[in-house]
Amino acid sequence: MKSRWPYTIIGTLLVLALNVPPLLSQNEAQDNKPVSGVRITLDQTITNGWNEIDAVELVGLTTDEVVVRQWAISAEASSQYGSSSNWSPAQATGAPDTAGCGDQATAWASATSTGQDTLTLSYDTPVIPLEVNIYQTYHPGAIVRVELLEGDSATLTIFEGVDPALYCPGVLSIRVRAEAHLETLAYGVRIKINQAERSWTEIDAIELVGLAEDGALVRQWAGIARASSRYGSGDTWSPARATGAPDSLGCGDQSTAWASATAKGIDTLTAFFAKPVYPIEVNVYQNSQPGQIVRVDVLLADGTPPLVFTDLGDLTPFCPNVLRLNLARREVLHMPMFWTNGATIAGDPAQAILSGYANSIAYSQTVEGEIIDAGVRRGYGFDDWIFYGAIGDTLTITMQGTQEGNLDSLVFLIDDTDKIIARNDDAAPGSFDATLADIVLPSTGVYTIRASGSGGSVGAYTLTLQGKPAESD
Ligand SMILES: [Ca+2]
Ligand SMILES: [Ca+2]
Repeated sequence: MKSRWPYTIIGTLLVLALNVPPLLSQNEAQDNKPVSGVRITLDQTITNGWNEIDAVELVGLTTDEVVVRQWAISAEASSQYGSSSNWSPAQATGAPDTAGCGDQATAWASATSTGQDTLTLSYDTPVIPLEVNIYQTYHPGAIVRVELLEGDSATLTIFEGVDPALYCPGVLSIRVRAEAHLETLAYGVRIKINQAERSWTEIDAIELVGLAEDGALVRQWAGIARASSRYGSGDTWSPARATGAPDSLGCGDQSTAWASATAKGIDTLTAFFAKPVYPIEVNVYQNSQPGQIVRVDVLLADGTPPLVFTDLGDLTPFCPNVLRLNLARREVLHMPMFWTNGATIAGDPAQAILSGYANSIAYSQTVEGEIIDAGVRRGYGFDDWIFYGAIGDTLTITMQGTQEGNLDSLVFLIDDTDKIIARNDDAAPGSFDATLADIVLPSTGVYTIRASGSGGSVGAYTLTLQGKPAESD
């Protein structure tokens, strides 16, 4: 089974239950071809202010053959109904073979209709995980946890909470964030169900989708750029200022970003990339008056008509801002992230530089926020708070919901290459707070604390960062 896209949206039932970002409007151009450029159209009549663009990033795959979509080859379960091959764990291997919805022996069922049970699947090809799709054919909606298996005993929880697949048949489709990649490849999936509130949940098949090749995913900054106009002359505010990694700090007019000749009217910036890729994502870094991008043309390497995206959503986002077009999923996001992917920081990389950034946090500081969106993937609506840390600093991070019974805090510490270096869901059994205690920073740089809600929960929170420099020991 080959998909045109590395991600396939399966299961509208799940989508209905989620808080889904706006879908992109797209033209009829062919969309399974390598991409080599991006043209961004600004309508600066919206605010009559310069929408400066600092950098443009293209994320994609070197080939459309590297995505592996596979069904389980073997399965074990904590129990099974009966003792024959009917309803056995093996019925959850292979492609879906249960027609329609109902109690059928071609799907796995547990021994009792009310138990908590576990189903563990193995796959032929270990992959860098992108997505897991679980096909439920009888009383769906009882999945409470899904983990990926790596190595001998390591696991990564990719879903926890309330299964939204309440209508039968139901497909629970879980996408794995790029930064949640495992240290090694995933070879298995473990599913826990709790049938206390319904009858038998039967599972027909489980698909594991991922990348077969490390390095197949390419992230690149624009190499060259041109624009319909530019502010001033010389080296400042030129189109070339939108090439390379982001180098404009915080929000405001900066000559390290491209600006058009006037702050009014329609302008375009076209960015070109060194390596054509099958696109997954385009990120546009905006450091001044973002929200005026009204159209993005994704330029195909073979010169055929571009993919044109309009209806880009929220026109008054925060600043600085990353406009993310998720081409694989046809979604648009306005992200409160600025320094990502190891982008270098000019000048003195001290906390003072970050203090002008609205979403920064300092040592000994408590900030308040609210998770208001269940997010691009269930359980991972989030706020990002950045800080500058030095190697050897010891941190304790505490996240607490401030509204009774809403947010189940989930906190991540992410380094400057988007790698999660620590995570915590519940500080203690029965607690909805999250704590990362005594974390020693492995390197010096800009870190991100990602405050999130487990299981798609939302609500207000406080986040406290305590940091002790290494030299104070
Ligand atoms: Ca720049
Ligand atoms: Ca089956």
